[in-house]
Amino acid sequence: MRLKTIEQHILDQQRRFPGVSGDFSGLLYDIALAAKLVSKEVNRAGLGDLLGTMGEVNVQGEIVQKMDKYANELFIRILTAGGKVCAIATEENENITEIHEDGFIGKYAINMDPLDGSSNMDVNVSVGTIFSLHRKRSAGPRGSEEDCLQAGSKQACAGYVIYGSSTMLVYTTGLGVHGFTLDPAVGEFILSHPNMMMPSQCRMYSVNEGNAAFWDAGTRAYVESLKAVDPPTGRPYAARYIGSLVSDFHRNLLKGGIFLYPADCKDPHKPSGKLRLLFEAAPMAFIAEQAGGAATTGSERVLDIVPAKLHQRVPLIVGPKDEVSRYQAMTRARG
Ligand code: AHM
Ligand code: MG
Repeated sequence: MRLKTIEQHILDQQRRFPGVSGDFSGLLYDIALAAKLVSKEVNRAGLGDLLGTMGEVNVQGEIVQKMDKYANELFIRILTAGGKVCAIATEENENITEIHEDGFIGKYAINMDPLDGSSNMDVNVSVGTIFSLHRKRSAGPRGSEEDCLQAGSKQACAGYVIYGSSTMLVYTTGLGVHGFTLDPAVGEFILSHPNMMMPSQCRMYSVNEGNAAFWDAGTRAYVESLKAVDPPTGRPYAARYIGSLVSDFHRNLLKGGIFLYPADCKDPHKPSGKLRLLFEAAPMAFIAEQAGGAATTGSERVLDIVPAKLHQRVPLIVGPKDEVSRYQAMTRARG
């Protein structure tokens, strides 16, 4: 296979599909550039002064890790300077960052979690960046919250970067899912996983089972059913939970597994689960569907949800189609 960098891949797509503009390619290039810089810092975080907390609490009421702050500011700086976005919403900031009129105002709004799973960093566990692009739809010259608050089905692109034993960028524009591995020697993302498809056979499940007492009866019964011996294989499902969404999702995408962060309905702090619709659930749902999988809240396709607010949380059950349907059937039957 001819070596192809992410830039070449984007340009090829641009040539094949006339609707794909140079703006879009430039924006993906900016995301890849910021990801390379974050990757570099994540890899040497233990050496610098980047591990640990800032002693601040973010809009989610969570303790801000130093790397969260670094990644958040870096992405905003690079995306603002790139001139391809009109609004930036991140998990770290309560409100959107509008692009000022003295700068270039692009035709895309971006929703992102600059460093997901960052509480795992102090113990050297893989973390990730998640992003989602929407076309500007507000009428004014500048971007607004309206541009970020769009249903997942309207995404122009979604992707993630996993900072693992190698750094990978995985994205979709609705034309399949493609994965690129960063070659640190030359600083290029090289196409390593073209046309990724989620195995339809599900052999693993990923969930924080410590929360089981908070789940509804259907979710509890479903997870119990995974531990029973499955006649075709003679084995129960394997439990694999890292507690870092990008890593759990990436493994399941490659190996075939279902991820669940259900509503902790009996926990007053997480009645809709933990994950955020715009920054985590919707982008992962778009990638999963493009890879042949499915994503639901239990009662609704994730991509159909029209967000009411930026930091809205939703339950997320994502994995192979048949397995997600089985979850839905069991939870519908038992409530
Ligand atoms: P974060 O955005 O504050 O990092 O939280 C999201 C992370 C996900 O990566 C992961 O799936 C989930 O939190 C794990 O939560 P829990 O520790 O409750 O199992
Ligand atoms: Mg997150």
